[in-house]
Parts: sequence; C-alpha cells; structure tokens
Amino acid sequence: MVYLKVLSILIYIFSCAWHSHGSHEIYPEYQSLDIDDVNTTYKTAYHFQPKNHWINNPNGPMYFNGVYHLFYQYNPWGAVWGNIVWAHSVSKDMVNWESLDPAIFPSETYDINGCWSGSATVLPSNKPVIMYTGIDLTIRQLQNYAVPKNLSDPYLREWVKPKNNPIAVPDKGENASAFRDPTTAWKGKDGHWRIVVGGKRDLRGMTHLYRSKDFKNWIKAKHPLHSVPNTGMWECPDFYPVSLSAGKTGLDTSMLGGDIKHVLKVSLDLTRYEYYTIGTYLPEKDRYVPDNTSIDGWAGLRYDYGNFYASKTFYDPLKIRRILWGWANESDTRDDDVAKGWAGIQLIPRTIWLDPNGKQLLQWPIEEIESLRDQKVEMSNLKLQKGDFPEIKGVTAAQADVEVVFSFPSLEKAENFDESWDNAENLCAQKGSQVQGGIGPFGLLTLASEKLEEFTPVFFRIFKAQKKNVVLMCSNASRSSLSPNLYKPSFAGFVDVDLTDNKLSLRSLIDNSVVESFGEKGKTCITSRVYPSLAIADNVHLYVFNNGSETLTVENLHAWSMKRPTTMN
Ligand code: DQQ
Repeated sequence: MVYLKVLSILIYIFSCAWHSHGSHEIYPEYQSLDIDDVNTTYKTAYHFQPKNHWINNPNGPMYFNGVYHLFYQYNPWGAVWGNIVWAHSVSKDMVNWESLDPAIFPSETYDINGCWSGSATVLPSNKPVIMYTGIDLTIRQLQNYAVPKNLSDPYLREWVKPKNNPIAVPDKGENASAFRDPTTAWKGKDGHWRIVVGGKRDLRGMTHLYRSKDFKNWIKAKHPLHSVPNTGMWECPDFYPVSLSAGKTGLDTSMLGGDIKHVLKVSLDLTRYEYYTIGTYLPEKDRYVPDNTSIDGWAGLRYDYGNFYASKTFYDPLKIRRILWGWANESDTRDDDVAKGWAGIQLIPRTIWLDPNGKQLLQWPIEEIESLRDQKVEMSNLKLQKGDFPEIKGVTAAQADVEVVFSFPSLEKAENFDESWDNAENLCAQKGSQVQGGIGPFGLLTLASEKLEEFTPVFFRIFKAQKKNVVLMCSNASRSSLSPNLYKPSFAGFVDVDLTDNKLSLRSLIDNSVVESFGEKGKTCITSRVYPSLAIADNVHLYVFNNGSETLTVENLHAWSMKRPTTMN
C-alpha cells in the first residue's frame, strides 16, 4: 500500500516535472546569445514582459512613495535561464511600465554567480530593504541584502550592498544548494524582525526562520517556521496575514490579531507547482500550523492550476490590498524560445483575499487593468442548447477581456461523480470540451482558428456527488495548436461552490499566447500558455459554447478588446 502511494507520488512528480520549464536548466550554448531582433508573433500585449530575453520569478514587488516597483529574474544576454540579475521596472498603475537598468547584479564574492530571488520590506522608517539570494564563488546559496543608494531618487534606480553581507549562510551540514528565496520580513510583538528562507532536509521541505533586532544581524531560530515531509525543496516561500472579516482589504505583513489567519505558500521545485495552506501563526512559538481544512502537501490548494510559478505577494498601502504576482513559464520548446528571442511573462497582478468561508483565497485581476478595455460587445439572456457555440464578434479575439455569467434551470441532469476522480487534470483530459455531458461542458472557446482546427476551451462541467455537487473547471490546451512538440496540458481544478443560485461565472484575459481565467469570481484560477499556428492575430475567433444536454442561459456576457498599455518597456 505504502509502496503504491510512494510510486504514485513519484509518477505524478515526474509527469509534472517532465513538462515544466525548469528555471535552473543550463544551456551554456544559448545562455549568452544576445537577441535584439525578437519575433513578436506571440508576444503578449498587456501582460508584463521585457523587450527580449528570458524572465522568471517576480522579485521584491513593492509600493514606495507613489511608485510600484517590480523586480524580476532576468537573463540580460539570452532567451534561456542563466546570468541571472534583478531587472527593474516601475509603474504608477501596474499597467504602464518603464524599464530601468538592473537593480541588483553579480558584483561581490557572495553573489558573483547569480542574484536569485528575494523580497522587499519597507521599514517603518519608510526605507525599503531588499533581501535576495546570492550564489557565491563556490556555488553556495547565501542570503544578502541591498538598500537604495539614494532615497530621494523617485525610482530607486541604484542599490548598494552593505559591507556586512552575507547575512545568512547555510549551516554546517546544511544543503548549500537548497537555501534560498527570503521572504518579506514581519515584525513580532517583541519588536524583532523575522524572515523565512526556503530549504529542504532530505525530502522534507521547510522554511528556515531568522530573527533580527536591527535588520542587519540575523540569527537562525532553532526550528523552522514550518516543514512537511516528502515535498522536496521549497522555493519562493511567501507568508502573510489575511483577515476573516475585512473582505478584500489587505493586511500589512506584520499584522497580528483577533480575526487574522495566515497563509503559507511554497513553490515545489519537484513538481514546479505551488500550493498554499491557510492556518494559524503562533507568534510566541514562531510556528505556523495549517488548518485541518487545508491539505498540506503537493495535492494542496493552488493559486492557479496552470502555468503559474514562483509567485509573490506584497501589501499595497495605497489601495489597502494585497497583490499577487506570478510568473507564467513557457509551453513551447527551448529552441522556440531561442528562435523567438524571449521567454516568460508575468501574469496580470491579482488582488488576493480570504474567502469568507475561511477555507481558501479569492483572486481578481487588479482593477487598473480595466483601463485597457476598449471596444465592447454584450449579450444577455441567450439560450445555449447542446452543441451551440455562437461567436462573440466585434472584439479583437486575440486580445480580449471576457466576463460571462451562465445559469442552468436545475442540477438534475448533472452526471454522476465517481469518488475516485480525485485528479482534476486527469478528469479534464478524459472529459474534454467535446465530450458531451449533462450540465456542461460549457464555457468559452478562446484562441480558436476559423475552422476550429485549434482552440483553447475554458469551461465548467458539473457532477452530482453523494454529499454535494462537484464543479470541474478546465483550461484545456490539448487542441490549442497544430504544432507538434508543444506542452499542451489539460489544466484543471475543482471549484468549491454550493450552486444554490444555479449560476456560474467565468472571466478570461486573453492575450495572444496566454489565457488567464478566473472561475466563479476568483475561486479557481487557471492560466494556459498556448502557441497556435493558425489562430494568430486577426485570425483568432472567440465563442461561447455548451456541450451538455441541459439548455443553459448566458445571463450576461461582456467582452472588450484590450488595448496595449502606452508604455511597456
Ligand atoms: N528560480 C530562482 C530561484 C528560485 C527559482 C533562480 C524558482 O531563486 O528558487 O532564478 O523559479
């Protein structure tokens, strides 16, 4: 039994990792090929990306003195991972961006082989500090910090690395290649600061805890904040408070108190997926205990069930919200990346808050993105019978924002749910958008070619289970492109919703090679990176569809063409 369980975990890990674009794969021959002349066919218009080359994790996002800062892992010399620096862009609205010179780059013995991920903390004295992982001369991972050279520069262009770096090195016997990605710091009631750093001991993933009185000298705590066996290396941990009662209002990272829960998110190097738990932070013990409603392992809740990794949140004091940035890696091949001269995008920043049920988080694209909405079309009260798929005409289907609410008269026709179907992705692969059901599949056909040789459906399917209905949400890339050799997964997640009003809603942000979708007001989110060969630019179509025997109603549908931001690097 145990053997079978371990075997199934290993098969799962391999099937995930096999397809994922590992960020640390090294291709020396491509690492420093400067590519100025990029192929723009699949470049996104309103998702953040630099002019060229490789990008991965968002780093140290923050709001400081009227400006949003986004740093990110970047290869200044090629479209594959390598030569990693902290690129730096600034914005007043997180829609229009101005790119600056890299803020942190290898210069010292303690970071000469790379400036890897980390976080920013704005101290109460209104001074930002960046913590990041440096790769030293002997390829050890060390934690360092950097401060702005000139606080009166509104863009904080230059950063200096104080003399007492590094501030944390791996302990004797500790794995020096599994010690990275410091979090934003939080302050305890004792006035001391805390950060956690991702790590592992054998296969036990963990967050090493450090404390400091002055933000300069850091002492490692005897025990990690949290650890879980058999999860492997924990990359890019994120730890922050959320409120049970404040709705969408975000909390500063140091907030503690009555109705506050905490979230611990980790990025699993083994599967290249993230998961989070909601739980309780015990400040007097400096331990985090996940609630028993959160699965604490690789089958746990995800911010996004698709191409989404190494994410990071920050507290936005301007609009009192918490914002999530996530990196969407590629689904094309390394050779495609080299040929197109770029790889990786950042997804639209999302406001993130606790569901009033206390069991999961909710996410929604930041409101600022709506400033890019242009030409609009609407539909309402439209009946969709089995096999109907009316086209949504009048918007640029390659670059659109679509919001739709579906309703169904009853749940009677829902198919029976087999309790062994615990893997949403397998279920979605098996019951794709073309396999007829009872209630659903229904949703949007995005990035579709004229004769439907290519399409990426984003849809729901409702099942009847013993205790309650089960809602499956899919973003299925299996038919997204005629090109072979692409990664075309049937990404999927379940949606925890009670369906008492017989309605489900969906929003998709479509942007040339990405479809970022939000099911039921942000309960389940899925991103697909896709590379159609026919459904490109003006040859893209967009449909709403129903393939279930129950007739549905599109209560209302709003779709907008999306403009390009005025400035994007
Ligand atoms: N990538 C970074 C690391 C991090 C990993 C290096 C996650 O700091 O652990 O580019 O994608």
